[in-house]
Amino acid sequence: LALRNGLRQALERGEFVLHYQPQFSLEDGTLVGVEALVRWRHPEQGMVPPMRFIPEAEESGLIVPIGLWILREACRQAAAWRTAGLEVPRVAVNLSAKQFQRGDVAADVLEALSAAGLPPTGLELELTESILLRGADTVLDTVRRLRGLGVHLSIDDFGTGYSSLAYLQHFPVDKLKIDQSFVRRLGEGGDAQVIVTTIIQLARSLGLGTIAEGVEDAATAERLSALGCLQGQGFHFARPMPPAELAVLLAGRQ
Ligand code: G
Ligand code: G
Ligand code: MN
Ligand code: NA
Repeated sequence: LALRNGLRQALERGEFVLHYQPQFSLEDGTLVGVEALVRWRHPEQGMVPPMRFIPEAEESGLIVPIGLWILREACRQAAAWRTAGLEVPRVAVNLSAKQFQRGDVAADVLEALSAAGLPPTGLELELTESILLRGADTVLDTVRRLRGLGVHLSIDDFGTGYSSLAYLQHFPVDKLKIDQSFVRRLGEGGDAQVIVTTIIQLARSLGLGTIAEGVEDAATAERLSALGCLQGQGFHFARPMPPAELAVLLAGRQ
């Protein structure tokens, strides 16, 4: 309950901040986008990572207003980078299943885009398999509407949720994010390599993009590239960082 009240206050007091982790093409090294990752700048505890508060935010339903703030802030920041002449092709925002159950995600997205003046193609939404697996008509409807606007859609932590792939036939998504648990064990060969290879082939057959998360060294980046994975994200390339740091990184690349 203390955490719940703390989260409510944090939202009122503006204590949430977004960090951004760059995503790169494994083919030519260009920046393809950034993922927005929320942190709680706690007045006494310092930066609190999402693992410590997202589960409670989801359980309490506070993820709906917090998620709306995240969406608006990410769109605002993306538009600000464009205005400043910095090339960030796309900003990816994580969505929780609760936001689909309790909120009107499509309306929120439209509002956030128009308030920021960001074109829909500048936004990507990271959905989880649990959102899509439920397969409710309203979810399908929302996903189709968003895709129709030109918002990009990816499936986060792909391969960890459920074994059913049926939803891939119905949901018009753009990209699979290969979960870091597989990526981290890629060097060992064995099962992880089989799974990563299979996901890349599945994506290619379905005409979807691929991004590997949790790429921590050059050898893994090279293996992924050799297997045909298109994009990478991870500490090897860059950690999640505050927007001012990202601006410095971008200015250095241009
Ligand atoms: O940022 P970190 O590196 O610690 O993220 C840990 C977890 O928290 C990940 O599973 C990530 O998807 C989740 N997370 C981070 N930011 C957000 C967010 O803005 N919204 C939601 N729903 N989850 C987030
Ligand atoms: O579940 P989701 O993919 O949204 O969460 C991304 C999480 O992965 C964040 O907590 C982010 O800080 C973390 N992360 C990003 N790159 C790496 C990496 O190379 N190694 C590890 N261990 N974690 C990473
Ligand atoms: Mn994610
Ligand atoms: Na993930």
